[in-house]
Amino acid sequence: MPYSSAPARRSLLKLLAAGPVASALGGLATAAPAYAGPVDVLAGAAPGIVKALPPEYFTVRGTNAEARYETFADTGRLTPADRFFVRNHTSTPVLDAADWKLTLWGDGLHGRTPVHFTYGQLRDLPSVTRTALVECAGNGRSLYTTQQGEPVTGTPWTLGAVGAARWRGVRLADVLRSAGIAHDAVDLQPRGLDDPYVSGGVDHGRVRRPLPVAKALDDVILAYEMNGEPLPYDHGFPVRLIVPNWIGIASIKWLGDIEVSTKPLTSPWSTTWYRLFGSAYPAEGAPVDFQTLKSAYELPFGATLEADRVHRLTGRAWSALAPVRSVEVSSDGGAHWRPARLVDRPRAGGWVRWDAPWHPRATGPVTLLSRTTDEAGNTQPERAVHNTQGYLFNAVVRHPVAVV
Ligand SMILES: Nc1nc2c(c(=O)[nH]1)N[C@H]1C(S)=C(S)[C@@H](COP(=O)(O)O)O[C@H]1N2
Ligand SMILES: [Mo]
Repeated sequence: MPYSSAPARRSLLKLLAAGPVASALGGLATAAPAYAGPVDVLAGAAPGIVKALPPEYFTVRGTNAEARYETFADTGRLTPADRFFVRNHTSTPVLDAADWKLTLWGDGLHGRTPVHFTYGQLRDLPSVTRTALVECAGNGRSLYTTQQGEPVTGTPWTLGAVGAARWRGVRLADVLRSAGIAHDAVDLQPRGLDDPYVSGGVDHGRVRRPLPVAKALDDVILAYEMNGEPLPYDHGFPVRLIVPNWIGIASIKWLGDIEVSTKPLTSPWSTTWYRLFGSAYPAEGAPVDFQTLKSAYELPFGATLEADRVHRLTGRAWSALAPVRSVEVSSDGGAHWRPARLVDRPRAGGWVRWDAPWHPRATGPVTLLSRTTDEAGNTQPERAVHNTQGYLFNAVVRHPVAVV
């Protein structure tokens, strides 16, 4: 039997006691999300992404798919799974929950290792549900160039590498305690089951990134449901991490194993990528953990709006640092600001929809601005501090429209 932790063995026994194995496995089988079959090269398909990517909702960027931010206007506080951006280093592995297991190993566990948890054993633990955004560290990256004239490397996301969902799963803290985490453990390193990431002829191994034990024990979830359904293949089926308020790379998809260590860990995803380099940073770079704050109109760039009528402009604001306090808008390039109306009650970890009426009288090009401030006093600056890989864009977005 591959089960080496006593609590895990107990939950297996509970699973067996709950009914015939066949029905438990039947339950697992139906946990698989709908799979449309082999991925065709359709208009709007991306190599390695399973779900449909209708061009009206997505822009394909290499192995990734960016949601069209302006189309969030017809969604609510949660982003439907079929409208959620996909960021894949390689391609989506189609895994089977019935033969998946999570392995914990390393010197930060006392007792016999490795420790395994099957999908059924995780589903058998007490569950938690919470709303959280997943936002790529590079969301808004292209604006470093288009707004600030600064070069950056990486996927040229506009603003759609973000989504909010209701995640259900088990606390990573419960799993770590059950596996016997030692008091002197300092770092974890969760790793995905997708193919190793090869770039510039170098095999960097499977996607993995260190996660401090303090964060892991705080609010991290091993998620198996997204918006009330089993995780879709592209979003990490059967189990992914959700690391609330941290950059997207922390939320490892298709989780396979977690190293638990009494010494600090590194990976290229913490030393080379997802690290801030540039003239504002020390030569060895600065680490990144939390996301930042943003706001933007739900309008295409270059949208045309009719003169001499009142438009209800809508948008969203979010901050990984504290609940949103306010949003202000300007339609004269920042000379005057007025408050937008918040549609949602701000809560930590989610986004807030807002609206503002606008009555343009003259025709011609206009730059619309929005600026959010959170409860901790963070506010969007006029310029984001440049870093070579274009992470954490937080500046006021300059949104060009034409009044006709
Ligand atoms: N195993 C694995 N986990 C991963 C990634 C990946 O390529 N492989 N991409 C990361 C990055 S960079 C981001 S932004 C989020 C994106 O999550 P999503 O595709 O569900 O939107 O997943 C993270 N987890
Ligand atoms: Mo990302």
